Amino acid sequence: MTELTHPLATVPRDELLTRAEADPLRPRFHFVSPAGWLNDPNGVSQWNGTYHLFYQYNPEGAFHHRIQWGHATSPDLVTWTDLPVALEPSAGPDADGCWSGVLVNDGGTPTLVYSGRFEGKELPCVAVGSPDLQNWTKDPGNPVIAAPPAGVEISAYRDHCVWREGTKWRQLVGSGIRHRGGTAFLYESSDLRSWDYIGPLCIGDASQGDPADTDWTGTMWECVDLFRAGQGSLGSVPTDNAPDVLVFSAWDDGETRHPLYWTGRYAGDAFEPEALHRLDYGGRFFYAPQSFEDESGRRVMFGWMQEGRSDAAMVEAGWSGVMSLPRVTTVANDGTLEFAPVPEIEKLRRNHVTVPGQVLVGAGRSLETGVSGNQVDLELDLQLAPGAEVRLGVLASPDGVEETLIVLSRAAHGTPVGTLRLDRTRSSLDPAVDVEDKSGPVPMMDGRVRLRVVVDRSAVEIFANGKPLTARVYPTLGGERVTLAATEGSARLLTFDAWTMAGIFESTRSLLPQGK
Ligand code: DQQ
Repeated sequence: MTELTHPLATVPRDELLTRAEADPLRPRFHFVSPAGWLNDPNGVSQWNGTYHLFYQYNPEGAFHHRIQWGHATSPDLVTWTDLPVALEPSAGPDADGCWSGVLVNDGGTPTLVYSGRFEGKELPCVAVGSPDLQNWTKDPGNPVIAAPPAGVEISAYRDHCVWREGTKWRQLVGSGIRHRGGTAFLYESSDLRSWDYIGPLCIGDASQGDPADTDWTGTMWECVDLFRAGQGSLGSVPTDNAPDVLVFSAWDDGETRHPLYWTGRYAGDAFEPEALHRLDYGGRFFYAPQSFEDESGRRVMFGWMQEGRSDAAMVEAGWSGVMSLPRVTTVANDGTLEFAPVPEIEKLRRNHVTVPGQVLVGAGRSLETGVSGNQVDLELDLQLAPGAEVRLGVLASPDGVEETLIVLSRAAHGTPVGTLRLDRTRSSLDPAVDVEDKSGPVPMMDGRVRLRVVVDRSAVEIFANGKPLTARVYPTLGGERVTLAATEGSARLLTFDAWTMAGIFESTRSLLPQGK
């Protein structure tokens, strides 16, 4: 590793691990880097039965700099083994960072396509792996695409989606066309090394809507991910009504905004968008998602759960960034995506508490659930009467001063759509942390809601009838109470199951893991 050079590298390297491990806010059953900085999931895949998770990593400290590819494997998407860093910057086109990319199987050869960063710009690079995916050799021809398309004024150009179509490879590179909007440039190749530019797959319109909107498509698209949600492979004639999906992370002038997806149809050299959707109501707290199809045919997605505390607080903590739990991604009847943590996660469930079914009446007192913990998995079945609002509180301190509220509400009249909201205004006494409200619509037929809430210290993942809301919280009082109340109207609690969750890491991780 290079010497400490960055002004933010104020925590000695040998203190990073101890600081990170001592932080009570650090998740225990989500994947986190050994210490230092983690951002995007990369090269997510299953290879000969083993799951691989690569990630944007800076082992020098908890700040984004000189990014490498961390690497971990798992037999089950639950427990992870750290492996040596897969890609590290070296003299040449990735001298300043190995930014995001994907893993593909090139006739049996594991191959990474990633963005090499050099002199403030990124260009596509390739590396091939040993059969165990632990040793990577960069292609001498890097960058494999020498420059962005000529004659287009772009804002940025990076991140990759690569797939096999017929006898050719196809690749998307995320970008933005100035004065127009985000885009993904389409290329084709027969060998992953020599690429022909085809054109923009589709172009967003940054002038549509208000830049403050939670579905504004941004001026640049990061981490584009194109897949067929139904049967068949990309580009083949569809045999069902399931859409093709183009996921992207809307970016604007250095600001990571939120993940969105278009549903539509990819055919020929274009993607015809039909509808735009928010991918996660937590916005930037589930950023840069990447998905893959595993050997059982499931589409599994990971996202980067950014921090909501200050840069200085992250540096001091010695670590930054959480990988979401892997999510099974399916298509709902209305053609939108639905998400749920992979069922394998249930292996971590320990103490089980059941709260009896009952009627909750508005403005009443909170129910004493008897559930408590800062590592919990909660499953509730609720039925809200028209006009009802139900609040589930987690990480509540004994006196209730700190509490994170998950609020479900149903409109008083007619519509089968309700709202999921995360109210973090009392999550933390720390005035510096992000407490912005997050919310979004939830289909709610007859007021029925299946609510899943996974709390892992500062990481919270919520799924209401399959619609996710992911965020970070920073309680200071160590609260573990779980509360439930109807605050408007009435609701029936049909079932409520809660489990504490075991941790997945031993205390002996290394900043720079050695091979097995
Ligand atoms: N992070 C990576 C980029 C990507 C961005 C760099 C998204 O490749 O565009 O660490 O978070």
